[in-house]
Amino acid sequence: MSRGRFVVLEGIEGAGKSTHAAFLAGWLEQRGIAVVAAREPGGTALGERLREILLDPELTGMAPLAELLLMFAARSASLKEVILPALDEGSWVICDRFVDSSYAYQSYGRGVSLEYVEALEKQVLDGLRPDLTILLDTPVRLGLSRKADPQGRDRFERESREFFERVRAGYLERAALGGDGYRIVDGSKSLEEVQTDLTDAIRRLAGL
Ligand code: Z5A
Repeated sequence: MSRGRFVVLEGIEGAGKSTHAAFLAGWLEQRGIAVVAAREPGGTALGERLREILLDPELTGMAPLAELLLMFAARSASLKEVILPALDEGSWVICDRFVDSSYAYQSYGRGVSLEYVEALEKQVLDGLRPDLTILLDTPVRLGLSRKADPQGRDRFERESREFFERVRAGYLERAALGGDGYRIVDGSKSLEEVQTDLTDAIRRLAGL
């Protein structure tokens, strides 16, 4: 049995990752391809507990390194329990955020050194790379406007516009350096247009 493909959706808040991850999973399943959905932080018992901590708006002033290490703890669990077993059994994995979120948010957003994230990536991922990372690039104002309820904002959603501008710039820099492993899709287009761009990218990867 051949190994499955690993596809990651990245982008700022409100870029459409969750919406389009669900769409892509359905689209692949309709074509007879087995799909496992993953998300970060989360997707395992440990990951979901860590997610609650990481998003808790009462935990103000969390040290950026603590935040980074918790993200990688959740990622390690997701790799062991969800991602690697699924790929090994030949399923595709559609993952809502992965290691580029740590570069974008903790390094570009919070100022943790890129070398520190690289060192963790090396240890925890042990050479695993997504077959394709799709960056849903979206203007910050538009992304934030898609999250309607200011009362229900989590710890990240309370960050400033400037923070999200740094995160967006970080993603774009990673994608520019990443070559063939990345595809930038304009997340400000209509849902239908974004889905056409996504399926174009996936068709190529699947050889469909
Ligand atoms: N984080 C981190 O710092 N470091 C890490 O390593 C990792 C994560 C892994 C939780 O992630 C937080 O963790 C995240 C970064 C941090 N915080 N932030 N920001 P999350 O993925 O759970 O949180 P999120 O990015 O805030 O998810 P989100 O707001 O749900 O965004 P989304 O999934 O990209 O958007 P969506 O839910 O698919 O869409 C939002 C709405 O917009 C929805 O009503 C859609 O129907 C609508 N939408 C989406 N696309 C379109 C288009 N094209 N047209 C019209 N309407 C659209």
